[in-house]
Amino acid sequence: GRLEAEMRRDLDDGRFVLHYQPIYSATDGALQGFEALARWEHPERGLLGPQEFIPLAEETGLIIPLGRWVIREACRQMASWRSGATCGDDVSMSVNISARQFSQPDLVEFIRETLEREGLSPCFLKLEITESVLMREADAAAAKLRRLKELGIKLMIDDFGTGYSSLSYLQRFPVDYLKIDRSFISGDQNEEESRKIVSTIISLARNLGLRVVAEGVEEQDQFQMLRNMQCDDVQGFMFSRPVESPKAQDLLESYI
Ligand code: G
Ligand code: G
Ligand code: NA
Ligand code: MN
Repeated sequence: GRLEAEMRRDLDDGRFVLHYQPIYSATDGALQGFEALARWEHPERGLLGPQEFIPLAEETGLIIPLGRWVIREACRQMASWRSGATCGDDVSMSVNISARQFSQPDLVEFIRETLEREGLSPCFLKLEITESVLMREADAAAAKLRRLKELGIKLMIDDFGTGYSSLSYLQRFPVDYLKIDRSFISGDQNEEESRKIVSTIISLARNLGLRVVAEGVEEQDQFQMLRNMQCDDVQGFMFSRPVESPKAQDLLESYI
């Protein structure tokens, strides 16, 4: 199709960019890192968000070159911030990994090589993988996660609470973080019920020795609730929207 051809063309022409959304500690406000979020600067349609091209990229297989570009660019950016001495050691870079990308046999090797080439230590890279991707082939996923973990990178289950995970698998996935899905934070569903689910996920994470991140925090009272529940980290429009690289660097420098 036409969009597919344009995506191929614009990947080659450097019309994809990353925006960065900061993640903060809920306890002391310290900057914990950025989530890299892909955008497409389409010559006619303007700036396109991932929901407008990730599904097509998954269908067509273009997610593989696109996903590789994202990993490379995110690592390059983080290495650059670190070498500029503008960056504290607590600050890391999160990258989203899609289903098809996760199932690529050479994903682990690609990431290892990219970190080496860009000169970024693995401890500054986090991968966000959704619960549903992991549960698809849970045994194979657990094995792959172990290999990623052995590299020294950090692993996060994204959109937690929306797929149906088996809690026994959660124990077998060597992950470091749970990221609570935005739908439980936003309160546009049954608020009392969402509150109970959030509180349960935070307890679960604590009991398993995992850190927990809440995404989609938009309002002060949501933030207050998360603090009261001792959620570790927060992300959302209340703190910052995803921003372009120079603005992200400003945020980085203002937090030192
Ligand atoms: O940036 P935005 O909030 O519109 O992102 C919407 C969705 O697209 C999110 O679920 C996010 O995880 C996903 N997404 C953003 N960037 C990437 C990317 O580089 N790779 C993959 N696989 N998903 C991404
Ligand atoms: O699925 P994923 O967790 O990767 O989603 C990231 C997406 O969520 C990004 O596209 C980002 O723009 C969006 N996002 C980030 N913070 C908020 C927020 O506070 N409210 C809403 N509605 N969306 C947010
Ligand atoms: Na994500
Ligand atoms: Mn998410």
